[in-house]
Amino acid sequence: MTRFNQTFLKILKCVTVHIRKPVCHLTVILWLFAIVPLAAQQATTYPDFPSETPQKLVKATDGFNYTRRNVMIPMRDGVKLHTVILVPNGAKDAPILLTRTPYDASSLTSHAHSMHLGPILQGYDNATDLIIEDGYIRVVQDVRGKYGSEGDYVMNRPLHGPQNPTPVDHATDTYDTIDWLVKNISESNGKVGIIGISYDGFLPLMALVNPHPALKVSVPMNPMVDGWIGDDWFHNGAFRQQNLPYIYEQVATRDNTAFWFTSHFDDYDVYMSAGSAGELGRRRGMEQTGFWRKILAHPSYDAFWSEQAVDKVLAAQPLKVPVMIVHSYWDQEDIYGAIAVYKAIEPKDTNNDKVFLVMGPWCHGQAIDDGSSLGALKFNSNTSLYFRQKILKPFLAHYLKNDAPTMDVPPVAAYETGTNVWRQLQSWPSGCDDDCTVNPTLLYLASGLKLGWDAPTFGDAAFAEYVSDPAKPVPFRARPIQPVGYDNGLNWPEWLVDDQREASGRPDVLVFVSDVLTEPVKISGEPIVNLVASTSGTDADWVVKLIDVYPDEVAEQPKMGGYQLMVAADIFRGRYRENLSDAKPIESDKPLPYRFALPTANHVFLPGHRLMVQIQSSWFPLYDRNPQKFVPSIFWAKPEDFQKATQRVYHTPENASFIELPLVKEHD
Ligand code: PG9
Repeated sequence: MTRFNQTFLKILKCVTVHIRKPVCHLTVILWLFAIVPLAAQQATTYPDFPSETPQKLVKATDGFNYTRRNVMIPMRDGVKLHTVILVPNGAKDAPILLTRTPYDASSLTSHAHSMHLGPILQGYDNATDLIIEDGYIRVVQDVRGKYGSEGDYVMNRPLHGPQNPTPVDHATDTYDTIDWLVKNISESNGKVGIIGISYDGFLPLMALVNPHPALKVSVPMNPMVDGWIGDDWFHNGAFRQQNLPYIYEQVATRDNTAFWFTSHFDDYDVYMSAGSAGELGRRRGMEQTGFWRKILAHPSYDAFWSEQAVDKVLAAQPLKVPVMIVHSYWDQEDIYGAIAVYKAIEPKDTNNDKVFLVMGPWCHGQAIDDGSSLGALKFNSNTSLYFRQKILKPFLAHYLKNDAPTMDVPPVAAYETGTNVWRQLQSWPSGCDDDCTVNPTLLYLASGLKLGWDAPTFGDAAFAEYVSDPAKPVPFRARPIQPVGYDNGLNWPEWLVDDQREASGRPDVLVFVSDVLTEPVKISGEPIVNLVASTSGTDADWVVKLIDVYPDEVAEQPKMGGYQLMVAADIFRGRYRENLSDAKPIESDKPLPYRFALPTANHVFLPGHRLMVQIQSSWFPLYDRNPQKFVPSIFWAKPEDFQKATQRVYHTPENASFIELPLVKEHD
């Protein structure tokens, strides 16, 4: 200890313990005389040079057309949620549009360093144009556990109950938030709408459970609803492993500052080199994150998944708030959820005035972007702008504005692909407004790789076959395969409209084709796969793709000549053939039925086009490989478990394979 420190300690003791002792007074006086001048001397040796940075900057807001308020809103358990409130200048009796998000409320409302509301929201906001035009108060909130909010993050926090022992969930957080907003924003008219896409679209659905009375409307767009059946994490049991980076970045840290690291330029190589999804997760240290541990523990459709499926949750709730559900036909992330929720809540809408459905020719979230094209497809008009201006804007205004302007929004607005027109319908599925019906009609896979309306007859070849080799899985799109994401021009959003010609040329893909159509064939609804198939292994994946084959030459768009456009496609993991919650080995070499629904379509196959069905046993690396030998958990399949298998698809009268098409028939 230095002499200075010893003296300092003595002084401290004097002033705190022995303040009355004369010896203390002497020590303090000596110190003042000896040390303080020394310090002063030092100060003159190093002159003060004040920092040019203010202690606390007060932002000037002259000329801004809005006010930004950053508030921490208390929830019922004491946790405070960070909330950005943007109030347009002059707002009075203005409705509130709320979005709750795990994607950083601050950066989502700071797209430009601008004095104007439009530029700061543009690029994210679900409908910037109409928010600005109609003068909404915009509120964006970080969900608990993310970015500026307090509390714990749980990927898809289930409602309070068996899966969530806490008293809080997204329904209570929305309730508490709305309660605070209507009491504390003096410029508001006390009416709140909630809107969002994907994760932010799952939250407007959670808001419908015990909704706050001030919640007047909910707009879930491309919502995540059932993570196992057909949204982000699995499709019918096949794991969507290219979402590993998303899971890692989203749950590893509160503010997404831990980034996934890759090993190869081509994602095909990244996932091949690890072998299984479990092994890749292990190599990246993912088991530190709770959500990954839950995924590993629940590969089947057990209560963990089915109890948190939002369509099932909402089916058990009264319908109190008008809802507009927005679906994209080519949603590469959440293609299942919107329609599942519509099916769950539409029967409650006895007056057909509370549940609205909009379906557009879009990828995930494209309704807020440019909707003139998707990949190679061109729609001849900005379909997204039409949705925002003609459907969403009057809908929100009707329910949220004080004068409640009348609206002319149909219960179902369904874009029809192929013909490229909007249809206004009373319900879904429905062929047209006037005089037509949807009749399930069987499209048979037939001998000679044909596709047609006639059932197989005796004497035809019994099956078509291929060898599926997990060492060379079928790429889900042309290599090199980019990661899932939206940054730096990644082409992930377009993959569902990729040309399927490459796959059709592979020996491990079966291709059934119809004759050239002489009449239009229109489908509205979910095609249902009915496959009778066998495998020489003890487990197998079945990927079935319903495809519109364009004419060999297309004069107005030459690149579309012979294009193979997926209209509806999905994967089914064979081990769940009998029971989604209980994986079982498949009996080898035995023709067995597989039945599963493909995503919704509203499509016209035009004259000159052909129908095609492709069948394959891998869709890699988006979906993890099935080893084709039954193992308890595919997450932990070992290299030696992966084996080739001979797959047969049957087309005999007793073992017919077909797609049940929701065919629209016009009445005379
Ligand atoms: N599809 C993303 C997601 C939704 C819900 C859970 C996890 C991911 C999204 O775009 O938000």
